[in-house]
Amino acid sequence: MNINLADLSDQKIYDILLTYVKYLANDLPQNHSKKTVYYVSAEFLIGKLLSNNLINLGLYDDVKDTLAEYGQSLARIEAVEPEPSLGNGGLGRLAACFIDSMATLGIDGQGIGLNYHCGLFKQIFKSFKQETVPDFWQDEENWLDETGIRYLVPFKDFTLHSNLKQIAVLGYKKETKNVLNLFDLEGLETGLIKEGIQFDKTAIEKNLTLFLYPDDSDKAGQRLRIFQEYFMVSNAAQFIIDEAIKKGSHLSDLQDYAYIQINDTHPSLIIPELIRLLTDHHDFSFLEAVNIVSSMVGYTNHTILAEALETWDLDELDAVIPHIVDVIKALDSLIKKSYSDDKLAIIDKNSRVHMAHLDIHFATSVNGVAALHTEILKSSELKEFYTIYPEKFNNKTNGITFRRWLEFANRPLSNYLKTLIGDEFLTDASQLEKLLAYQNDRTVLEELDQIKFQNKQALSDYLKSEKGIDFDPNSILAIQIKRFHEYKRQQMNALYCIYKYLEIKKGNLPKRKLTIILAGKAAPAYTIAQDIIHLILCLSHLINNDPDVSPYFNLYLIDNYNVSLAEKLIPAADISEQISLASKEASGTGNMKLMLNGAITLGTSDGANVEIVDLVGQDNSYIFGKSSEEVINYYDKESYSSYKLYKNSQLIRELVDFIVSDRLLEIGDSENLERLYHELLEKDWFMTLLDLEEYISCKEKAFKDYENREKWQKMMLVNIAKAGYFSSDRTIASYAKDIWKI
Ligand code: 26Q
Repeated sequence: MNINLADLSDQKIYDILLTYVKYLANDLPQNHSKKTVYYVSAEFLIGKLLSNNLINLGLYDDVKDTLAEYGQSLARIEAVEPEPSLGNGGLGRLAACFIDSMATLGIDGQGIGLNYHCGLFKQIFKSFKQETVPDFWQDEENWLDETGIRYLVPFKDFTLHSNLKQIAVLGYKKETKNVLNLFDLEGLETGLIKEGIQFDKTAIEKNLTLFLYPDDSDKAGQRLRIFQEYFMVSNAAQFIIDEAIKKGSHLSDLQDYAYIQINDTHPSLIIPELIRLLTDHHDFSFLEAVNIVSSMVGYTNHTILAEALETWDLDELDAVIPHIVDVIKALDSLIKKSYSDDKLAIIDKNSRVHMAHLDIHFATSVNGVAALHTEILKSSELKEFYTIYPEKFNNKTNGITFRRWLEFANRPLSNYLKTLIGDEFLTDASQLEKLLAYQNDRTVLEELDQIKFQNKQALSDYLKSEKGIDFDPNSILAIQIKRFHEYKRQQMNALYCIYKYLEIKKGNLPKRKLTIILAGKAAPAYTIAQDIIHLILCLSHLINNDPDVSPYFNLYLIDNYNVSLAEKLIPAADISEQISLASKEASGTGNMKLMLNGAITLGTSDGANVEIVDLVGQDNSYIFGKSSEEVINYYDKESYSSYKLYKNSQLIRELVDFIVSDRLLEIGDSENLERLYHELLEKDWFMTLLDLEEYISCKEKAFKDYENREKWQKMMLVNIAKAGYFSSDRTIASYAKDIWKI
């Protein structure tokens, strides 16, 4: 048969490349050492794999050029690949960066999670509101490999069967690989889905791995969430024990063969599950099993929002996994024998099980994800635990993989950097600092600016063809891209947009056109987040359709934010909006991706922003707002009043009142707008109005500074040069040395 590449469809070429890459990956031996690290996580937000795998195999340019010779485009073929959206946001994307770095560093480390058939919902906007659509990502041809590995998972009323699928995880230019293990339910029925993402949540035997649960979901889903978590960890524990035995372990020495990193509390039940397996199936006494397990697990905390710390009702757990409740009760008694403080209890006075407490008592390590975050855990949120276990606490500032977020997402920049400083920065990120030698070189600065413009042009083309959006590449681009949450304060950005709109209406025109882009999904059950989306969509309609304003200012909220969209937005951004209420964002990782791509941070002293500013200095960032100490003090004293701020400032009044102005009520839904208005005046739990005025002046200053092109270009260069610290290779090397001891 004679096939001509020029005649094949994009889909056909994608299928061929997929098969070819899987074939090459199959040939690579798996990293193998005595001790394996298991990164257990309910989420792995891996994004599309074709291009990254080609890059890691060193084939990207060859494949691209060959396709081009036949009139085909790799970019178009990439577009055919469905994105596996197996995560909600930062925590899931971090897990994906971590498995990339483990493979690149040649560490024997595997991911373990669930094979959701529908990842996070697809977001569409109708009548200025979010609607949710299921997102099947598994085409007939996909990245999953069958393993034939199956386990039984016991629940109170039935036993479920699992089936392990794997995805190869390739390191950058490495001769070895790792795997991502995704457990699936045997007998899943996709036909259960009704309207949108509605389905029968009680039919566990048919739905367990159907959907990734969006955070903050409804009550009906909570029991399903327990089923999912236990299914994940029971499979993980059985798999880990089997692998250790195969490597020669007698299980009394399990800690020499395995270390388990627990990604937030979602996999915490692995502790009682391992203890159950060691006692019931392998003849260890309870205390022996506790000793083994507590020498081989580490816990990473990703949140300081008290309301986001997972607790389960003991009766709920008992209705699903009574055999695990027995173990949890025994562990709780053990702790209560030594510590009478209720704050340290696993089961509290209201019979709620605190998953984080379970982890902290029985882990060798407890880590936060940025320096400030870890300090807050030690000094306030987990203070009682820090007092009894100071040696367990440590910080591991998050990182990102430069292969995806620079080499793939921003090839023009990556290629240019190579001409200046060689290509070592892709595996030794500290090399980026060599760029500092060029900070007074006009040619280099101009070239960086040109690349930024080129990326804006590419974004503009994409937004035009895919979303029908007219983004002007000559405008300054400020972006805020992340899950919608009150603490992240997209509502504060909206109030700035109102400010800018009114200024332009008054005739105060900006020197250069300005574009503000937001993107992000909101948990379906999170009412205020939906209201904030509604406000921004209404504002966007008003601003972009007002002939007095739209030549100077555009606002867009782009639908269905995911990894692929991030890859297009980030290289084009001038300003990175990181405006969470200080103390609330554990780390953030988008801030790092944007910095690496030459965007300047406009942010609060929160999460890893603090470390970004430590590296680039105040002169190369725009920092505003109250400190975390001040914010924590407001909470402790209950002394924050948004109404007072509203009453005392004419500007704040004007902006907040605009939310319920006739102009907006004509466009939007009064129920949403009025609820948000009242929320801001009467509660404002995340203190939007506290930082609003400083935010506005700081943002104005940034736009003004942009006109000093040389100054701005230099800021870009310094930000790129200093981003090396945020490579996930550095983070993983530090986990390996301090926590995993490998
Ligand atoms: C909990 C219970 C039931 C259902 C869902 C959940 C759930 C799901 C996802 C709770 C939390 C999450 C996600 C949390 C998350 O993404 N946290 C982010 O983690 C990043 C990586 O460390 C940090 O950079 C961010 O600051 C943090 O918000």
